[in-house]
Amino acid sequence: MSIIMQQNVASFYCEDRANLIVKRNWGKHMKSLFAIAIILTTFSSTNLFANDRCDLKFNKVNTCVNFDWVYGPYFDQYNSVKVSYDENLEITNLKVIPWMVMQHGHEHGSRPVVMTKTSDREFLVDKIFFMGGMMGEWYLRIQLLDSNNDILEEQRQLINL
Ligand SMILES: [Cu+2]
Repeated sequence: MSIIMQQNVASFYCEDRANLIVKRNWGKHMKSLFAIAIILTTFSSTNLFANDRCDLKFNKVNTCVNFDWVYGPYFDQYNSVKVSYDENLEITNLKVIPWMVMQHGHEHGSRPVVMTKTSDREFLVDKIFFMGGMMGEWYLRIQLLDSNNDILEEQRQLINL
Protein backbone atom coordinates (compact mmCIF):
# COMPACT_ATOMS: atom_id res chain seq x y z
CA MET A 1 0.00 0.00 0.00
CA SER A 2 2.65 2.46 0.97
CA ILE A 3 4.61 1.57 -2.17
CA ILE A 4 1.55 2.40 -4.33
CA MET A 5 1.10 5.68 -2.46
CA GLN A 6 4.71 6.53 -3.10
CA GLN A 7 4.31 5.67 -6.76
CA ASN A 8 1.22 7.92 -6.94
CA VAL A 9 3.06 10.73 -5.25
CA ALA A 10 5.95 10.13 -7.61
CA SER A 11 3.65 10.16 -10.65
CA PHE A 12 1.95 13.37 -9.42
CA TYR A 13 5.35 14.88 -8.94
CA CYS A 14 6.35 13.78 -12.42
CA GLU A 15 3.17 15.23 -13.93
CA ASP A 16 3.81 18.55 -12.20
CA ARG A 17 7.37 18.50 -13.43
CA ALA A 18 6.16 17.69 -16.93
CA ASN A 19 3.60 20.54 -16.79
CA LEU A 20 6.28 22.85 -15.54
CA ILE A 21 8.59 21.83 -18.38
CA VAL A 22 5.76 22.30 -20.91
CA LYS A 23 5.10 25.77 -19.44
CA ARG A 24 8.79 26.63 -19.56
CA ASN A 25 9.06 25.38 -23.14
CA TRP A 26 5.96 27.36 -24.03
CA GLY A 27 7.67 30.39 -22.57
CA LYS A 28 10.67 29.67 -24.76
CA HIS A 29 8.39 29.23 -27.77
CA MET A 30 6.78 32.59 -27.03
CA LYS A 31 10.22 34.17 -26.91
CA SER A 32 11.07 32.55 -30.27
CA LEU A 33 7.78 33.77 -31.73
CA PHE A 34 8.52 37.27 -30.49
CA ALA A 35 11.99 37.09 -32.03
CA ILE A 36 10.54 35.91 -35.36
CA ALA A 37 7.91 38.67 -35.24
CA ILE A 38 10.59 41.29 -34.62
CA ILE A 39 12.76 39.91 -37.44
CA LEU A 40 9.78 39.88 -39.86
CA THR A 41 8.85 43.44 -38.91
CA THR A 42 12.44 44.58 -39.42
CA PHE A 43 12.65 42.86 -42.80
CA SER A 44 9.35 44.24 -44.05
CA SER A 45 10.35 47.76 -42.99
CA THR A 46 13.73 47.44 -44.78
CA ASN A 47 11.76 46.24 -47.84
CA LEU A 48 9.63 49.37 -47.57
CA PHE A 49 12.80 51.44 -47.48
CA ALA A 50 14.18 49.46 -50.43
CA ASN A 51 11.04 50.37 -52.43
CA ASP A 52 11.47 54.04 -51.51
CA ARG A 53 15.12 53.99 -52.52
CA CYS A 54 16.06 56.31 -55.35
CA ASP A 55 19.80 56.77 -55.93
CA LEU A 56 19.29 58.70 -59.18
CA LYS A 57 15.95 60.28 -60.09
CA PHE A 58 14.78 60.53 -63.70
CA ASN A 59 11.99 63.12 -63.64
CA LYS A 60 10.96 63.06 -67.30
CA VAL A 61 10.62 59.27 -67.55
CA ASN A 62 9.58 59.14 -63.87
CA THR A 63 11.81 56.32 -62.70
CA CYS A 64 14.66 55.71 -60.28
CA VAL A 65 17.98 54.09 -61.04
CA ASN A 66 19.80 52.37 -58.19
CA PHE A 67 23.44 51.36 -57.97
CA ASP A 68 24.82 48.35 -56.09
CA TRP A 69 28.59 48.13 -56.35
CA VAL A 70 29.89 44.61 -56.82
CA TYR A 71 33.51 45.75 -56.93
CA GLY A 72 34.79 49.23 -56.13
CA PRO A 73 34.52 52.02 -56.98
CA TYR A 74 38.31 52.41 -57.02
CA PHE A 75 40.69 54.51 -59.10
CA ASP A 76 42.69 52.79 -61.84
CA GLN A 77 40.92 49.42 -61.52
CA TYR A 78 38.11 47.68 -63.35
CA ASN A 79 35.00 48.25 -61.23
CA SER A 80 31.65 46.49 -61.39
CA VAL A 81 28.20 47.78 -60.47
CA LYS A 82 24.66 46.46 -60.71
CA VAL A 83 22.36 49.09 -62.19
CA SER A 84 18.62 48.60 -61.86
CA TYR A 85 15.59 50.78 -62.58
CA ASP A 86 12.00 50.88 -61.38
CA GLU A 87 9.28 49.36 -63.53
CA ASN A 88 8.74 51.46 -66.65
CA LEU A 89 7.21 50.28 -69.93
CA GLU A 90 9.05 52.83 -72.11
CA ILE A 91 12.58 51.76 -71.13
CA THR A 92 13.98 48.76 -72.98
CA ASN A 93 17.71 49.31 -72.58
CA LEU A 94 20.22 51.51 -70.86
CA LYS A 95 23.67 52.80 -71.58
CA VAL A 96 26.35 53.54 -68.97
CA ILE A 97 29.22 55.92 -69.75
CA PRO A 98 32.00 56.70 -67.24
CA TRP A 99 32.48 60.45 -67.54
CA MET A 100 34.84 62.99 -66.05
CA VAL A 101 34.08 66.66 -65.57
CA MET A 102 37.38 68.49 -65.09
CA GLN A 103 37.85 71.64 -63.07
CA HIS A 104 38.62 73.79 -66.12
CA GLY A 105 35.37 72.70 -67.75
CA HIS A 106 36.72 70.04 -70.10
CA GLU A 107 34.79 66.75 -70.05
CA HIS A 108 35.89 63.35 -71.28
CA GLY A 109 35.10 59.65 -71.14
CA SER A 110 37.00 56.49 -70.28
CA ARG A 111 37.34 53.00 -71.65
CA PRO A 112 34.09 51.32 -72.79
CA VAL A 113 32.19 49.28 -70.21
CA VAL A 114 30.80 45.76 -70.63
CA MET A 115 27.06 45.41 -70.04
CA THR A 116 25.30 42.16 -69.14
CA LYS A 117 21.53 42.01 -68.64
CA THR A 118 21.04 40.11 -65.38
CA SER A 119 17.26 40.37 -65.03
CA ASP A 120 14.21 42.26 -66.31
CA ARG A 121 15.32 45.70 -65.15
CA GLU A 122 18.87 45.04 -64.00
CA PHE A 123 22.26 45.17 -65.68
CA LEU A 124 25.70 44.19 -64.48
CA VAL A 125 28.19 46.78 -65.68
CA ASP A 126 31.79 45.57 -65.76
CA LYS A 127 35.11 47.13 -66.78
CA ILE A 128 34.25 50.57 -65.38
CA PHE A 129 37.55 52.44 -65.31
CA PHE A 130 38.05 55.70 -63.38
CA MET A 131 41.50 57.04 -64.12
CA GLY A 132 43.09 58.66 -61.07
CA GLY A 133 45.40 61.65 -60.68
CA MET A 134 43.22 64.19 -62.49
CA MET A 135 41.65 67.44 -61.25
CA GLY A 136 37.99 66.62 -61.61
CA GLU A 137 35.03 64.44 -60.66
CA TRP A 138 34.05 61.08 -62.11
CA TYR A 139 30.41 60.38 -62.95
CA LEU A 140 28.42 57.57 -64.50
CA ARG A 141 26.24 58.94 -67.27
CA ILE A 142 23.09 56.84 -67.41
CA GLN A 143 21.04 56.92 -70.60
CA LEU A 144 17.62 55.27 -70.54
CA LEU A 145 16.79 54.03 -74.04
CA ASP A 146 13.54 53.09 -75.77
CA SER A 147 12.98 50.22 -78.22
CA ASN A 148 14.56 52.31 -81.04
CA ASN A 149 17.66 52.89 -78.87
CA ASP A 150 16.72 56.58 -78.70
CA ILE A 151 17.56 58.34 -75.43
CA LEU A 152 14.47 58.89 -73.29
CA GLU A 153 16.41 60.66 -70.55
CA GLU A 154 19.97 61.00 -69.31
CA GLN A 155 21.20 61.72 -65.77
CA ARG A 156 24.59 61.65 -64.09
CA GLN A 157 25.58 59.89 -60.89
CA LEU A 158 28.54 61.38 -59.05
CA ILE A 159 30.97 58.65 -57.99
CA ASN A 160 32.57 58.98 -54.56
CA LEU A 161 36.08 57.70 -55.08
CU1 LIG B 1 40.12 63.92 -66.48
